[in-house]
Amino acid sequence: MTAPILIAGRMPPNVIPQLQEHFPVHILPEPTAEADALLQEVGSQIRGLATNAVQGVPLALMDALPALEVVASSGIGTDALNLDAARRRNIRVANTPDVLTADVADAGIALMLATARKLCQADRNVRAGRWLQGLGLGHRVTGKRLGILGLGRIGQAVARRAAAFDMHIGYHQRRANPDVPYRYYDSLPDLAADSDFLMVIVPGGSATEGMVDRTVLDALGPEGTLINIGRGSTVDEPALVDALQEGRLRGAGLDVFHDEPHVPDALIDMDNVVLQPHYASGTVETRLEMGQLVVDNLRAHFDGQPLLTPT
Ligand code: NAP
Ligand code: 8YV
Repeated sequence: MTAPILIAGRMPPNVIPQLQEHFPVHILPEPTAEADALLQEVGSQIRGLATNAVQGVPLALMDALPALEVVASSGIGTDALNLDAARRRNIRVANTPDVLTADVADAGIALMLATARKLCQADRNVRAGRWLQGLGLGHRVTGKRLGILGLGRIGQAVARRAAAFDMHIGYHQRRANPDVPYRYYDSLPDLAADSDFLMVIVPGGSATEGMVDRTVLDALGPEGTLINIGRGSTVDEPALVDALQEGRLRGAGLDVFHDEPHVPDALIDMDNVVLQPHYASGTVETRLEMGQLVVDNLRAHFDGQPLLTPT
C-alpha cells in the first residue's frame, strides 16, 4: 500500500507510528504558510486523511486534496466533517463511535458532581489557604431529577450511571425510544422545567444550534444546573452567561464551547461553573481505541474492504 496519508490535527499517540508502517505520511502543521507549502507540494497526491472531530475537514482543506478517497476522524461528532461535500465527491468517511461512550458518560457524571459539590472551587480554596472561607455548601445529586437532551449511546450511558445515584431520569430528542424506562418529553422546555440538572449530549450542527436558549434556561431555573458534554453550538452561550450572572441558573458544568479554545471571560470569572477543555473522551484507554479505529479504517479502505465504522 503506498497511498499517501495526511494527518490534520491532534491524534492519539498510536496513530502516526502505525500509519507510518503502512503509508507515506505527511503531517499538516498549524494553518500557517508552512501548511500551505506542504499542501502545494503533496496535496494533489494525498488519498487518505486522518483528522479529529474538532479539527474536522474544512472545505478549503478538502479542496486542496483533489485525490482524497477516505477520511478517518478520531471522534464521534460529524459536525465539522463537511459530510455533504464529502458525499458529493464520493469520499468515504469514518468516525469512532462506541469506544468513547463510557468515558464521555463518566465525564458528564463527573461534571455534574463537580458542579453540584463545588469540587473545583473547594480545591482552589484549599490551595489558596482559604479552607472553608466563602465556600458555602454544595447541593445533593442523589435522588434529584436529571433531564438528558439526546438519549443516544452516550445519553443512555449517562442515564445508567445516574440511576445508581437514584436520580429520576427524563429525556428529550426527536423520537421517543420505546426500549428505555425513562420518561420522554416531546418538549425541551418541559423537560428542563422538570429537571434539577439538564445534561446536553446531542450532536452539533444546524439541527441543534442554539436549542438550549433563554426559554430552556429559564425553565431549568434558579435551582437548576446545565451540563454540556455535547457541542458548544447547542447552547446559546450569551444567554447562558446572562442566566448565570443574573442568578436565573444555579450553575453550569461545561466541556464544550462556541468558539473553542476561547471561553468567555465572564464564565472564567464565575465560581459556580466548572470548565473543561473539550476533554470528555480524554483518557489514555479511550484515545488509544479511537486511534486504532482511525488506523484500521484507513487500512481497510486501502485494502479494498468496507470501512469498519462508516458515518
Ligand atoms: P448518538 O448515539 O447518535 O445520539 C445522539 C442522540 O441525539 C440521539 O438519541 C438523537 O435522537 C438525539 N438527537 C439528534 N439530533 C437531535 C435533534 N435535532 N434534536 C433532539 N435530539 C436530537 O450519538 P452519541 O454517540 O451519543 O454522541 C452524541 C454527541 O456527543 C456527538 O455527536 C458529539 O457531538 C458529542 N460528543 C462530545 C464529546 C466530548 O468530548 N465532549 C465526546 C463524544 C461525543 P433522535 O434521533 O431521536 O433525535
Ligand atoms: C474528541 C469529540 O475530543 O468524539 C467527539 O465528537 O468531540 C471528542 O471525542 C475530539 O474528537 C478530539 O479528538
